[in-house]
Amino acid sequence: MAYEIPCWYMRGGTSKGPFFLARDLPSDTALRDAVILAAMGSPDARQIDGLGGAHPLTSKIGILSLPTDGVADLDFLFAQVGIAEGTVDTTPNCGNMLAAALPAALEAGLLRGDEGTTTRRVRTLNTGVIAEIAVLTPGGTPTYDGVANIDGVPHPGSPISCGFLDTAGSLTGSLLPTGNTRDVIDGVPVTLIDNGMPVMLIAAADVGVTGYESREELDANTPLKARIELLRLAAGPLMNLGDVSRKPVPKVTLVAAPRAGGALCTRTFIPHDCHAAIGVLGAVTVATAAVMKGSVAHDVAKLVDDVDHVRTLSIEHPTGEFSVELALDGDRVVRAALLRTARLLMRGGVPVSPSLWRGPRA
Ligand code: NQM
Repeated sequence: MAYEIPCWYMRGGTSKGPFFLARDLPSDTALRDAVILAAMGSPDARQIDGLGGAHPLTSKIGILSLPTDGVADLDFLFAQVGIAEGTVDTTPNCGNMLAAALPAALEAGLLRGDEGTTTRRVRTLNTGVIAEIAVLTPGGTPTYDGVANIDGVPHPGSPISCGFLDTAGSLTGSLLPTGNTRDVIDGVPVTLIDNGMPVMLIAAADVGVTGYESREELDANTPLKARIELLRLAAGPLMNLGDVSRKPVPKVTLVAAPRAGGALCTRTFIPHDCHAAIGVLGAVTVATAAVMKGSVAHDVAKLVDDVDHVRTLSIEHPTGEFSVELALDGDRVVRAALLRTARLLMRGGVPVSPSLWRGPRA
């Protein structure tokens, strides 16, 4: 009989995907990845034979385990599944899927919730970033109903607060991997920055667009996408990421002056498709650039004064805005906080072909 991997299918922020427990997956990484690809239906542009949603934001998984070193309460390994490529990339972070990690762990019985609110330190194993996550847990179990709205999700939900410390240089080793707030690649000024997510920022006007186009318009703009990809391939080695032709990082964010009362208007490529909104750590990174004199984002941003060293930046994106609260020590960002919602969409088991794997106890 086929082994069924216990699975909690979750929406986390503006992403979704299955969550598994590490102990229910193969311990061998190559076999684990083969099982994940089969579960998601990759490689295939439509992921027709699996759980994947044929878009980068719905081709993600989370793997949960309990840390043994006391550094965090929960370990979360994120994997971006390359839809047509058939890759399983555990290099980058994902703050949206991270928002679902604690509720998923409570659903799975990996952790026990507290009465009222459950706050736990969740480590993203991909880069070691630790976030303090708080979810509402009446009676000790997560609730998903609520009135919190995040743009990019049509229905309100229960608020999940996410606080990040020490995200600088998550993948590249330092906040500004080239040491500069601004570099020039092929005549185009860029800011190469990593405060949780490696991002190349470009002023939209410098690549011939306004930055206010719809996601569909930008996705259809093949010459723009080719131009951006050339700049991104050049940025990879400069950001200590090497050859990024098959990597999902750096992401590319086009910036323009805000036009809906926010701090900055953005259009983000992840890295080839235009995001309907913006990623969590992507937004933290872009907001960090915006407060940094000399960056291409600072040039066009409209900033309000900070209150008690905390500055809230509303990052405009194609479907609304994303508010990021930055705590500053002088000009340095020392903590970022934001709000997400998540929801359990389905729980069940994912059958694995016995010819591939017979389960952890076989
Ligand atoms: O930046 C999309 C998303 C993400 C990643 C991406 C994310 C983050 O919206 O932390 O959440 O950049 O591919 O889920």
